[in-house]
Amino acid sequence: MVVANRLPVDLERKADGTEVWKRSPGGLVTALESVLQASSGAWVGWPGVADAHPDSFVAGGIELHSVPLSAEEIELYYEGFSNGTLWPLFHDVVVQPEYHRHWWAAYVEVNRRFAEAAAAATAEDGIVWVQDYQLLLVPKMLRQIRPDLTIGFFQHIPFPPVELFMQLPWRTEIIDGMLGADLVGFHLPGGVENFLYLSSRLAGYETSRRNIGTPRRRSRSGVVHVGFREVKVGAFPISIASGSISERSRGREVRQRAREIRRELGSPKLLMLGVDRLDYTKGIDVRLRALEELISEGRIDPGDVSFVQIATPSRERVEQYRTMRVSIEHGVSRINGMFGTIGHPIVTYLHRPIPQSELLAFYAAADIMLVTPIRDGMNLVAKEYVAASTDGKGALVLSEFTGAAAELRQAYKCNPHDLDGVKDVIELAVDDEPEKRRRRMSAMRRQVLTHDVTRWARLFLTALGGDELADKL
Ligand code: GDG
Repeated sequence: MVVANRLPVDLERKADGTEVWKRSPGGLVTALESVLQASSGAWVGWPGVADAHPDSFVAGGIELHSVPLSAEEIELYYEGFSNGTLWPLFHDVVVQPEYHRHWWAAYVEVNRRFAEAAAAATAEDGIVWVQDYQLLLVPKMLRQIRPDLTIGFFQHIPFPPVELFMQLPWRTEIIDGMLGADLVGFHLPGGVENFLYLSSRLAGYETSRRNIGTPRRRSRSGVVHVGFREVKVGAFPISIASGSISERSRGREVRQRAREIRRELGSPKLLMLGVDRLDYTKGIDVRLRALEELISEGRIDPGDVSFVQIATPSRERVEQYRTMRVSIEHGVSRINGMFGTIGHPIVTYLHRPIPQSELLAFYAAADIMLVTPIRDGMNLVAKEYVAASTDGKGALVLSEFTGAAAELRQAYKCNPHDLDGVKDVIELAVDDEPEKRRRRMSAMRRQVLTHDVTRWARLFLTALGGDELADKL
């Protein structure tokens, strides 16, 4: 049983009031589809629109159970506590988190509803895998109702250092909530360290270093002793369906579309690309400023360069997201106003979701991929670019503050807080000898192709004790 904020399909309500389901093609769905199909698996989540109570149904061999949320709950639990408190706090307070008691009350209430829905839908002695920061209290709540279950929890965003986490008025409840799981997973060893330390400091539990059964070094894992129970804690860096992304990008359709994209952009000498949810953690402003300065200092010729920024709309009702959107759109117009010519804007800005095949064509077309987050749990875009760069010519500029930087060691690394440094690294990536670029890319391709999302899910499920289940992947 997977429990996540969203179902793997979205309910869409049309203008005439009719409702249709659409598959949401996330990496998590791809990773877990096969194991869920092979093990009469199911998924509990919110269907994506307010006040929808669809009956449970089976899609693609997976049983789907909806958790209804009212418009007010979406505002308080999702936009409020999840994305106005936890998201900024867990991303190094890049904007100020807000602490409101009524947001917290809604978060507790909605977490309880998810736990109850999972408890009702899971078979005896079943395995439940709870996903991410919207559901931190679910493991404990679920264990209280169903002590027979094996419960895993995976956090997709960073787990912050103690000095930041301690700001949270409900810090002990959150740690206790997560410790309801049998296994707590993070992307990086740093998250494991922070969590072990906080479990001991806030909840008073003993912790110990221990290899929890993954082929990883000791330092990456440990155990929290919660009464008679042992909660395993480990690092499991998530990945993508790298093989299939690479295959599709090598295909004729994607390659042809990649050539077309370059032509449509006026066949620039240098095509740079950014792909992100429009989020203030992603450092879109950093790369725009770097580009603007590189052009105005004469280090990049405006006639040579085209920069495409795909910024998928996200959390549009949250105040900080609106402010950021305005400032990014202002930055785009400033660059185009100063350096663009008729028929050749420097920045092409797409503020809408695009189909995955089109996304792969953009990856395949780009010479330089700019991934400059201020903080990011992993960043799958960086891995997707590497998987899609089948000709080995592309260059990845990657922030040190992403989880992906730990694995993609041959990327052109930058510190997004150091604008001059970012500019130097972009310039290096642009001017580097093709052979050096190719060597970096091929080392990263080896890493990404051998560490795909199925491997990630298998390692997690094996550590959770589900060998039989993991074998189905
Ligand atoms: C969270 C953590 C962690 C984006 N625009 C379009 C589109 N996308 C796809 C990308 C990629 C995914 O969305 C974004 O994943 P990221 O990892 O980059 O970022 P978050 O959404 O912030 O994800 C993050 C992740 O969880 C997994 O654990 O890596 O750190 O914040 O797959 O391709 N896909 C399509 N059209 C778009 O316009 N089709």
